[in-house]
Amino acid sequence: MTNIPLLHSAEVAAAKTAGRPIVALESTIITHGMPYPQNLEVARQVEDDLRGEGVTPATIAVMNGTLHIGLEPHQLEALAQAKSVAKLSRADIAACMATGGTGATTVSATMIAAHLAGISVFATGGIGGVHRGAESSFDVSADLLELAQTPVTVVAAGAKAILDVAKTLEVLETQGVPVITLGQDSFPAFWSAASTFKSPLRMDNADDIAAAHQMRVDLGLPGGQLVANPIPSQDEIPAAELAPIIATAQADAEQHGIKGKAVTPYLLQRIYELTEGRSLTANIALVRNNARLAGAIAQALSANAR
Ligand code: PSU
Ligand code: MN
Repeated sequence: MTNIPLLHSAEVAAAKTAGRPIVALESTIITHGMPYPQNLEVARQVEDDLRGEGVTPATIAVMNGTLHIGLEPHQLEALAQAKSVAKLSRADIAACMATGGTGATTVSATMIAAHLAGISVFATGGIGGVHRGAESSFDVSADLLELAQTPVTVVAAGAKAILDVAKTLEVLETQGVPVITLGQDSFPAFWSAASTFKSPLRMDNADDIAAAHQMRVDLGLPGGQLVANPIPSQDEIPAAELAPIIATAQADAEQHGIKGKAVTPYLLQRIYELTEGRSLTANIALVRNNARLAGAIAQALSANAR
């Protein structure tokens, strides 16, 4: 590891030394997923939620070429306000670090960093997936292929309805990624607790999810698990209500020629405008809910390691 410019925050370093549970958090949700200042408030809130459970948060980002495992409060603040920060996936994290750049990590890059730092559990909002129209655009998120090769359990609220959920589930199955929904049979749809799709797997508690993670490690299987955690019902936006809004956002993206990496942030922003901020309120609730579950999984894993 000597050649890797990598820095742990003080609290992450202390937690590692003491063998306390740690949960990784991504930073693209801060820079590209939510507007300032709510992004900073949410990032702090999620970190505090984890601390309240006795779990150490490790928000991951690249700053001036250094891979940070855990951000100090002033770094989090700077990142939340930074303009034109790169959005890093597996494809560009090394180039960013090698050239002294600054970038926020998506799910794929955060998984790579978490694994490098020995962190097994990661909480986010939603993962990237197969976009609608992928049969012509080929827009399939690197997140799906990362789940197939990096042994980190990722807690998300399912796949956003801006994606082609059926194709996303197919790719995950092909890639050998376990998709485990907590406490219900339906695969959740991010802002909505249920979708019309059945979850490939279902578990009802964090201990079972931790045991499944450990079993994959013991079997020598590469790759992680996707844990789909439904948004609490009081916070959801029903799928029927969202459908026309998503269709409008998608049409707008097409009309403006939005492509590649810009697609997901554009759609999130447009849906935020079209729902007059309700999508953000739901997003905040589900991220906090995911952090709670990730904390419980990390605790179960570290209890079993003792
Ligand atoms: N979904 C959200 N908010 C986000 C993202 C997804 O609700 O901020 C971010 C995550 O960082 C995810 C990335 O890894 O978008 C996927 O981008 P793409 O679709 O370009 O692969
Ligand atoms: Mn994409």
